[in-house]
Amino acid sequence: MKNFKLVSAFSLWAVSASCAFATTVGFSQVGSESGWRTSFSEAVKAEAKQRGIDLKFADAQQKQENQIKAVRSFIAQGVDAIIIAPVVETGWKPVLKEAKRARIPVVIVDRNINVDDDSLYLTRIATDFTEEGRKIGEWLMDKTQGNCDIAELQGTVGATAAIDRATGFNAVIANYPNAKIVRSQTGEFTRAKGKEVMEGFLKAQNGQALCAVWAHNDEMALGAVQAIKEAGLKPGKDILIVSVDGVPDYFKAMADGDANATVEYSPHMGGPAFDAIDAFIKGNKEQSKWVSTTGEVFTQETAAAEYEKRRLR
Ligand code: GYE
Repeated sequence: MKNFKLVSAFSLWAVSASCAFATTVGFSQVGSESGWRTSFSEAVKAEAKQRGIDLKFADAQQKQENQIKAVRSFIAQGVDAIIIAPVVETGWKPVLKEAKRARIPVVIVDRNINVDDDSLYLTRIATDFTEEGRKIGEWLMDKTQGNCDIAELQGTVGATAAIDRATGFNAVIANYPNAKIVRSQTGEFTRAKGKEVMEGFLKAQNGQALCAVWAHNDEMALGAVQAIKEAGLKPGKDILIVSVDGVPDYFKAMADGDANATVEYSPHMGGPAFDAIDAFIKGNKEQSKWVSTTGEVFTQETAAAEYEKRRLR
């Protein structure tokens, strides 16, 4: 009897001790529109598991209203921290104020938010999207000596990744009088929509040549590759293909000669996001507002080797 009491007292202590240290984090993800996004979600889940974090994952299916609902439910559940990968930039202030009132730190990952009060979030982990657009624009201008009629597949309207990638790219081509965007439409970051929009572009061109497709992500670029092939043209040769992300499928397309260049954006942002939360819990309440990640341009030359590395990850 005595022994039994001792054991049960110990297990009670063990349970409460482990509860006291388990951090609960709510994560509102954009959706699963692209291979890049899926890798990102998987990476965050794996990182949480490894750190013993109880992760509450919510897929917003590309709708901000779903994100706002998810964040409110995280607040109601009393999570220790919230991570948001926002669909669009605007409309975040009210719900962020609610989180602040509940003293729950919010970490923004990937796309940005547009708020005038930066005390509403702890930090943001992301790359510089303008820089990505600039890098790929420079690669294309180099390749074509600045002579290029470009078709642009834009990302989701209102998303930082679409706005800033376009800004960076346009700033570069503005220096080349013979380079211009002749067609531009959103393909919503998905392969299916990228293909559909590209089909429309080719029809509208009515046989007039295009020099390049500039897609705001690999997934839409891959859709465009399909559309170009179906139209009897050779993507990667007749029409150059450039984009951003660096997903395995796109490396495969580059290795096959169907695509030309991409800027890699690492989806491994869970680690730095959890580090920021951990630091907050340990007392570091004021953190730098942007932890930036960077990525380089990849081309056909190294694509086969890079594909091998990535497909096994
Ligand atoms: O490029 C795309 C995704 O926000 C940077 O969203 C991200 C973009 C990424 O669906 O593949």
